[in-house]
Formats: sequence, C-alpha cells, structure tokens
Amino acid sequence: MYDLSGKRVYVAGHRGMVGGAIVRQLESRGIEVLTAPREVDLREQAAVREWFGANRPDVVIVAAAKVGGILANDSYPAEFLYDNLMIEANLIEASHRTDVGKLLFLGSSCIYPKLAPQPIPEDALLTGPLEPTNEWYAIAKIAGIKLCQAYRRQYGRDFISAMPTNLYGPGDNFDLQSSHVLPALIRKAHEAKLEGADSITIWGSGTPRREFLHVDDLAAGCLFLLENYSGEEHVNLGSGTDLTINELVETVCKVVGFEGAIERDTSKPDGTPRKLMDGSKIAAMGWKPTIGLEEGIADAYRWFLDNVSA
Ligand code: GFB
Repeated sequence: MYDLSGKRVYVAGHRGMVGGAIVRQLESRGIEVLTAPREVDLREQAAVREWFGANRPDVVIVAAAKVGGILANDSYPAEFLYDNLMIEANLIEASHRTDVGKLLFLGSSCIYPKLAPQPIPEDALLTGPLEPTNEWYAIAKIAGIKLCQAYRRQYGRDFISAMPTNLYGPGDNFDLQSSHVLPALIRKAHEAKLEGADSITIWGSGTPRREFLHVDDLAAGCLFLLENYSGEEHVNLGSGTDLTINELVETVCKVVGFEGAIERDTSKPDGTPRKLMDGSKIAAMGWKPTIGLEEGIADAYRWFLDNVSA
C-alpha cells in the first residue's frame, strides 16, 4: 500500500531502545534515515517546527517518549504526562504543517482499562478506568492516538498508531529504579550470580501477568504497518502470549544462570493484574513476531554484558 523505498524517514527517539531498533531495520533495507540532534528539544514547539521546516521528511515515526517502569511512572506523573503530550503534539502538528506523507505514532498497552477483557481488543480503548500507576502516561498516549485520528479526519492525513505490548531487548534501560521488569531482572540475577548471593528480591507479588515482545519484532511490525495499514483505529503489536512475573523470573534466572532463592518486596506495586493484547488485527493482515521469549532474553542479556556490565 505504501512503499518505503526511496523515502526519507525521520525516526524521533533514535537514541532509545525502540527508535534504535527501527533505525537498524530501516538501514538494513537501505532506506534513508533522518534523526534530529540532541539539541532539538522535542518538547519545544519552535524547535520542532524549525527542524521539520529545514529537513522535510517524507515519513515520520514517533518513537520519542518519556518512558519507564512501574515505579518511574508512579513517581513522576507530571513529566510522564507533560513531556509526552508536548513531544507527540509537536511532532504530529509539525508533520501536518510540512505535508508528511505517512506518520506512525507509537503508544503503549497501558492505554487500555485496568480490567479490560483479555486478550485486549483494540476497541476496549476508553471503556473503563485506567490502571492508577500509569494513568498519566496512558492519558498522554491516548491523546496521541486521538491527534492522529483528528488530523486524518479533518485534513485527510495518513497518520496511524500502533500499540506495543511490554518491550525489551538491546538498548534497554537497566537502571533498577526506573527500568521495566525484564531488564531489572536480568541485572538483579546477573549481579547476584557474580556476587554469589543467596537470593534476589523482586517487586510485588509476582502474580501479575505480562506479555513481552522483543524490540526487533516490534520494529519489523512498525515497518509492516507503515507499508500495509492505513486506518483510523490503532493496531495492537504483541507476541500473543503472556506469563506471570514469577514465571518470567524463572526464565531470566535460567538464561543468566542464577540458581538462588527469590524474595518478594510486596511494598512495591503490582500494577495491572493482566495485560495481554489481542493481536488478531495485525495477524489478519499477515504479520507475526518471530523471536521466542527465551531466545529474546538471551539476546538482551548478551547486550547487557557487552554494553552495561562491561
Ligand atoms: O515492567 P513494569 O515496571 O511495568 O512491571 P508495568 C511489571 C511487573 O513486574 C509489576 C513487577 O507487577 C512489577 O511489580 N516487578 C517485579 C518489577 N520485580 C520488578 C523490578 O525489579 N522492576 C520492575 N520495574 N518491576 C508499565 C507502565 O507497566 O508498562 C508503563 O508503567 C508502560 O507505562 C509499560 O506502559 C509497558 O508492565 O506494570
């Protein structure tokens, strides 16, 4: 439907895990990638307008966001709401002004109600209250979906949205305070193994269920949607399988080679009880992920060893 070859693609957020994976995949296909230097603060409307005016991309991928795990979301509600609103509003509006031919906005599975039906279909959006630990981020991401829809309706812009599930992989944030669960577990298990510790401590009860997608699968799904989808409704991007945090801990410990005990700090939040997305919409278009969880964790662990713990 939309051929990316020969297009100049601006990846906003190229320094992050998601943007980095998308850049790798575009470059491997020989597609020209544009990135903005660090000095262009995407929260500043004038700076964003100026960069778009000077660079005029054909395609825009909105992978720039203030992101973090459950504790970061809960601790910094102002930045998670304000920064994300500003970043997406500036990028989407500047794309409209400069006649960008196609835009992909990336959201998050936390846009859905806390107690949404499982697996969560796209039309569960705005049918119930959000999970309180991340409602600030979720509200910003819902606004981004709506901005894409509004510019599509009013101006006929080909702006689409994808909602990824919990992501992990090379380039992830391994800081124990601000990271998501998977990189945190890799770090905890690795350091405990090196120190010969008897146990690691995980947050919450371990019973919440989560779905994980390797970031290279996500990047492939994003390019697939850019080329094959044009519609108002956002599209779920997941792996199709979930597991409990306790099961995830077992898998991470197996990959890392840590055999000690697991302690639970129940003063930390569990968050939403389950978050498995219904991937049938993108599956019907002909896309599916290819990286299994254990294989994907081994890849993320290799990246951690080479880039973080080294
Ligand atoms: O990945 P995570 O931080 O975020 O936590 P969410 C997932 C689950 O893992 C929660 C548990 O039940 C945590 O309590 N957990 C166990 C840990 N040990 C740890 C640990 O050491 N670190 C962390 N971080 N968690 C995020 C949202 O929710 O999901 C974001 O806050 C975003 O907005 C993202 O949507 C995809 O899956 O709960």
